[in-house]
Amino acid sequence: MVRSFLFFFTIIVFSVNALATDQQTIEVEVTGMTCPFCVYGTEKKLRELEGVEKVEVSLAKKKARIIMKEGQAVDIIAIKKAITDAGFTAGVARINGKAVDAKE
Ligand SMILES: [Cu+2]
Repeated sequence: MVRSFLFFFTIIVFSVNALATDQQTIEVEVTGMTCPFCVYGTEKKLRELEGVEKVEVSLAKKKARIIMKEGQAVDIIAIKKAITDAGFTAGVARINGKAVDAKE
């Protein structure tokens, strides 16, 4: 009884991990930000995008990190547009660490 419970528990833990790796993380270089208000404005614009779970913008690293909800595809053009709308310039974007070239 205990043994089968452990077995199912293990399966559940592994499936949750598998789903979690389904989430895509996008990192975009952002230039032009000079203070925490710039960071706030950029984060706000990015959070308004569909399918976005979490947004972290770093002034020091000049980068925006966007974590998508499980199974949500990344719309890199929409992300770059949000950064432009916030008043800044979007540079190189990486999805799960791989550089992507968005055609505009
Ligand atoms: Cu500012």
